[in-house]
Amino acid sequence: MPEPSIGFAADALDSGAGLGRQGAVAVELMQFRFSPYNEKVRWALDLKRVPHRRVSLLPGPHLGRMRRLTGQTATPAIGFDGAWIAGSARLLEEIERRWPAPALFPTDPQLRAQAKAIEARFDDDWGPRMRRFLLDALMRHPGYLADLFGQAKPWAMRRLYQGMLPLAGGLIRKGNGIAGPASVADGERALDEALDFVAGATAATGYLVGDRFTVADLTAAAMLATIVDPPDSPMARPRPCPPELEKTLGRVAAHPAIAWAHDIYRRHRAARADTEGEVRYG
Ligand SMILES: N[C@@H](CCC(=O)N[C@@H](CS)C(=O)NCC(=O)O)C(=O)O
Repeated sequence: MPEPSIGFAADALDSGAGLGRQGAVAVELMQFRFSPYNEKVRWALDLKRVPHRRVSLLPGPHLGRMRRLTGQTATPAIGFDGAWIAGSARLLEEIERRWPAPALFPTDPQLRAQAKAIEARFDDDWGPRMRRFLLDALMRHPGYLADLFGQAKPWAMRRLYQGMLPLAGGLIRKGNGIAGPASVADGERALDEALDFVAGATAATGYLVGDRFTVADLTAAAMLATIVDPPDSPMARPRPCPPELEKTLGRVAAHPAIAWAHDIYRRHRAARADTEGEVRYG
């Protein structure tokens, strides 16, 4: 997302408490709640049961803090004992290196390369293109967008954020390559390409690479979650959702890749909701 020109102290909307080590938790995730890249990383941490601290930022007000911590602005970023790394693909590798079980990356070099190529296709091509039509729809409903990203924030903060969103709209559109109806239509095309790819590639074993769950499945399901809306999950959307999204959901609802993503969430995504603050596992 771009850097909106916000006419007041944006950090005031960014309510996470002080940074650093909290008891035994030395892993700290800076996230946007409704973001497939952040969902990738949350999923890996949850799957490997890595205790951590989670701070949800609001797009726009996140800029100052992210820049201070990581020297760039994109989420997700994780501080490992205060050493910050950004970028979901890099973070998944780092998480795998530190907590190898259960493995997300195949050991066979060919399968590993295949899984990473699928991850990259979603991260760098389908993901950003799909985000265009998604954001275009959400920006038309600032109250909804504020609730979507600010789920854990107080009502007054969400309404304040809602009020500033229209001011930042032009920059957000520009920064995400939303340049009129053609780019939005291309986003829908990217969704169709991704769905067709997933349906074809999973037909044999139910998984994208080999015959077990890997980083490729995690990435594809997390990326599709913005559309699929897996119920009772960290990517679940408030109801009712904007009509533009309902329309797209309706259009693709019967695609086999939608059922596949629901199934992957049901079988491989244990977390029931996003959690703010300390995340521990029984
Ligand atoms: N390639 C990056 C993309 C991350 C990304 O695009 N993050 C978006 C949220 S979906 C973001 O934080 N945008 C705000 C910004 O860049 O300032 C990754 O895999 O982590």
